[in-house]
Amino acid sequence: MPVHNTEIADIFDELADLLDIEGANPFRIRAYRNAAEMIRGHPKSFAELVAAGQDLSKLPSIGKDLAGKIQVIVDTGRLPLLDQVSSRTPAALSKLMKIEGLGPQRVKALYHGLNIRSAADLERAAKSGRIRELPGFAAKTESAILKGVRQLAARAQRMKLNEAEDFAQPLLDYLQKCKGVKSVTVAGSLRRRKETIGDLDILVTAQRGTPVMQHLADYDEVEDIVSQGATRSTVHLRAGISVDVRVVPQVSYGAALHYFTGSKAHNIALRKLGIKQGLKINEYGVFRQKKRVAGRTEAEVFASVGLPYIPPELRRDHGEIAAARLDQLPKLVTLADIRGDLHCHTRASDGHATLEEMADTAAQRGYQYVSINDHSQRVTIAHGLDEKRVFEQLEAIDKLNAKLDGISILKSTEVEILEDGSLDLPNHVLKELDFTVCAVHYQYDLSKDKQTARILRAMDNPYFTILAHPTGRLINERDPYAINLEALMNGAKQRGCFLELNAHPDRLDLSGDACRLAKDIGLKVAISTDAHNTGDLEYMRYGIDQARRGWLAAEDIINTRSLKDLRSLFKRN
Ligand code: DGT
Ligand code: CA
Ligand code: CA
Repeated sequence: MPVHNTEIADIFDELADLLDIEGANPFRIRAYRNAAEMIRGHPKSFAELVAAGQDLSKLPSIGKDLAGKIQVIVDTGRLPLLDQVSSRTPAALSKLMKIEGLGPQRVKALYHGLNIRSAADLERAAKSGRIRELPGFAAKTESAILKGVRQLAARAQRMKLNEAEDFAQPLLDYLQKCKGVKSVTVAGSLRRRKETIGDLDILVTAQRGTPVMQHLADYDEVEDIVSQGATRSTVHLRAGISVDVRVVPQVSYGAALHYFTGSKAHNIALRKLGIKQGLKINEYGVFRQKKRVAGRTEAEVFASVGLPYIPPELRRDHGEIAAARLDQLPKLVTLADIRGDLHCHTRASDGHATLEEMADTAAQRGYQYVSINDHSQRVTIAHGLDEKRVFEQLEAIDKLNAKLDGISILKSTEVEILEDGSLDLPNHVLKELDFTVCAVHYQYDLSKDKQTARILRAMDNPYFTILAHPTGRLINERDPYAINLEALMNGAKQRGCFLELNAHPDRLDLSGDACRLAKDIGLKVAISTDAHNTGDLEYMRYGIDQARRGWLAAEDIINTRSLKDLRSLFKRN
């Protein structure tokens, strides 16, 4: 039974949460969290690395002890230490840590003071006013907690894109191995590259469906079979994920793929267009009266109603059909258009790799440039760089650049935007950088006007270049802060600044819709990974997906430019 990276990471995160609630050694807690983050972002399966006999202790953030623990998890699916800790401190408490405004101390106080073990307990206690009676909790805290509980519930259980991939890929490979199977294709929201995925939809072509469905039922991750038919089945995987599988013959492949890719709204719009032309479009094909006129490929389906191929990322009934009719679909950006990454960290602040390692990996990706943007001093999440350390890093970059061939390291930082809109490093430091990435990491709860004014004021600084993760959202964890995005975008454009599309699958900030707004405004964006590790540079493709969902072409994105052109874009007048 292969254990997925997310499952290993979840175990370490849960362990860290529980130890945190118990008040254990912060370094130990940090070590588990770092390991979880690294494993979650690792492009290779740890189960496979273990099977291949790799020495995991050589990986960043993993020592001998953690390597041993990973081995145990891969072998047994469990970690005895977690069982031990959760016999003292209920594992459910770890879920409470996900509620905004609740840290380890508060969770501990709520548990010991009111025996609160779940979000439901918490909601009851908050509603009956019992929380405000605990020492250290005010009525205001109580209402904030209640709001946090509701937000958690509202973030329905949708998987992040990378988690969905993590479960889909092994299943696709497995189905492909079934005798008689011609092709296996992912459909649904995963193919449209939505940032969160409800369930997995998989389309199989084969002459006979029954053996495929039996093969699916035998998959070792299947926990229960919701329904099983000759051409369609729904199963639940052990990890709580629902999967729909459909089997169609080759002649219906294009029509079925189009149908199961959706979105539903897009399908309905296309079907209406078909009806106007006397065509019936369904998952079996395109029909005029009883005669099948198309359906073998998706391109055929679109062509049958006089349209060019519409990429899945655009299929939302948000104007893509009208644009296609006018032959005005954008030429969407691809990963191959990207020449560099403009937001990366090293271990000088909260990253895990060295300058050299980041540069090497970026060079292997074929990039022309990569920037290093370690945090400025004020940021609370890590040891940021003060003036002196920034200069040390710039010197190190100069030295390394002198040795490197084919790739340039750009000098930058991720500068904190302070509450009054000033930047966290003085201008005589900022002017030594190639450009800056500026970000908000605290005071998320300002009013919309104040937050917008704060950032616009920061952009007034002539050394402000790119606004990082512009809304601060963390998918399934934290809602965007209140912000007038349109005003920010207009302000950025007027001042010669840019907005980042943070490609990290936990963020994807800007969203697809926000990218489209930027394009309408004429503001260019940077797609950046916010890599904290060499493996994270891979996240670029998720950023590309979102950009495509936002109709962006290569020309709308600054890091598709050559280094020379990029440098001139960075010059503010
Ligand atoms: P999800 O799973 O919530 O992330 O989103 P989807 O888009 O994957 O939705 P899902 O799994 O319910 O259905 C997969 C596709 O099947 C959907 O995108 C379009 C198609 N579909 C499902 N139900 C209908 C329907 O009632 N009418 C039409 N035209 N298409 C449908
Ligand atoms: Ca789905
Ligand atoms: Ca489905």
